[in-house]
Amino acid sequence: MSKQDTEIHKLVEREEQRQIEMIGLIPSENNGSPAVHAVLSSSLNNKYSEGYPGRRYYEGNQNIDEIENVARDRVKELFGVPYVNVQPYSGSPANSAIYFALMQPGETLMGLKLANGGHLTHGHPNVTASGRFYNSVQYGVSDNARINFDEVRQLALKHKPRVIVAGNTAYPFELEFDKFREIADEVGAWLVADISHVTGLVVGGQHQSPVPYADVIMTTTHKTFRGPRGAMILVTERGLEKDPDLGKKIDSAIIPGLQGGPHNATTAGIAIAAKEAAQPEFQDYAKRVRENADALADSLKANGLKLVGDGTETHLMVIDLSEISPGLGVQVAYAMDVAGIYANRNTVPHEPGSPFYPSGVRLGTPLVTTRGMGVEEMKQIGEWIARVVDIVKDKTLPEDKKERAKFIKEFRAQADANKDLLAIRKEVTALASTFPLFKS
Ligand code: DSN
Repeated sequence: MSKQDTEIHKLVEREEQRQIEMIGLIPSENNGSPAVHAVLSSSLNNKYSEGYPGRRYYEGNQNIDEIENVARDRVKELFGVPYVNVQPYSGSPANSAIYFALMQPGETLMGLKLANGGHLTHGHPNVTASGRFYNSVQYGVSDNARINFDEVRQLALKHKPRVIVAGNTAYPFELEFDKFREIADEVGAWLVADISHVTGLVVGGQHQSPVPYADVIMTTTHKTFRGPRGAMILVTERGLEKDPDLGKKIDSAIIPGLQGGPHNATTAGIAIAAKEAAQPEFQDYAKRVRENADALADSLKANGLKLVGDGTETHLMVIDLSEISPGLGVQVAYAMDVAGIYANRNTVPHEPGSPFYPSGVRLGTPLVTTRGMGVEEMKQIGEWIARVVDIVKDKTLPEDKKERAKFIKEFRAQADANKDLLAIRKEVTALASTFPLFKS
């Protein structure tokens, strides 16, 4: 990287050092291979290519056309689908494009509640485009934290959705696409699988594939898939049988519907990641992500912490702190960061706090696995997290909402200087620094 802009260069170096010295457990974060990183800063970044291969609005796209064709072909082969669009800028615009292609404004969209592990773009009411432009109906989880398929079915029969989304960001269990399919068939809905979080597990044989069940599949490319920041939309055989123009409708929803020029360096990165994901090593990676998730969950539980649904079937889990103190997720996530382990606060089902002051912390193993950490390290990380919770468990959020911002400010200043947290940080740094950002 050029060192001419010293201000930015120093910050980038500092960020890289932070990532090396710390343990990243945000389940949507990962690190792409050196080949993916290299292509992102290539000359592909310079080119405008609105349109699709062979049908561009700009000249000079001979090489870009080939790159996009390679990317599409590799993804089609990897997943076994007949149609793919690799141009979405990221997951949220990709979901918008799917809805734009499949629904008219005011038609009904069903998705998992955000507080139960869904995503904003799955119809979160009032504040999102998906909740405002469509008639959003949200399903949730049962007391065991698993999707309540009786409720999904009842809601579907009552509201006759045009689209049912099966997807997650904080739901720790497998998405049962086969069950969603039965319900979608019963009411004549499109089934859209948002597998952004679990794509790597699907490709790696560690999660049910949505390909036989969904009509349309959306995934981001930078999470368990380990590619560049971007997204892709896949149309299945089933989707094309229902509507032979479905692929064309998705393409038109991306451009001219919602986007302009594709990010060509990202497209090349997707092609590289798809090739990497087709190698036997990637199957091993996905298996280790799952093993590490189980090991981390076991360690957290052995050290006295409660998990939403008591565990995980994927790469992610959510610590449920609601019985210790509602809203404690904010303090624990911050204290973990001081201690060198970064994650994010998250709501839990039946959240007694609020989205801003939730009672959970979400964790995942894609990045630590990419760095080469294994079961032994997960055991240790679980112990560290339990120590952090113990240090801050009495720092209860004030009930008076007006006092909360001041409380958090003071809490943070105390945490920054807390000797016990800083002692853990030393141990974390010593361990984390021995693992490269990308091992295998
Ligand atoms: N922001 C992503 C996540 O953290 O899960 C989803 O878009």
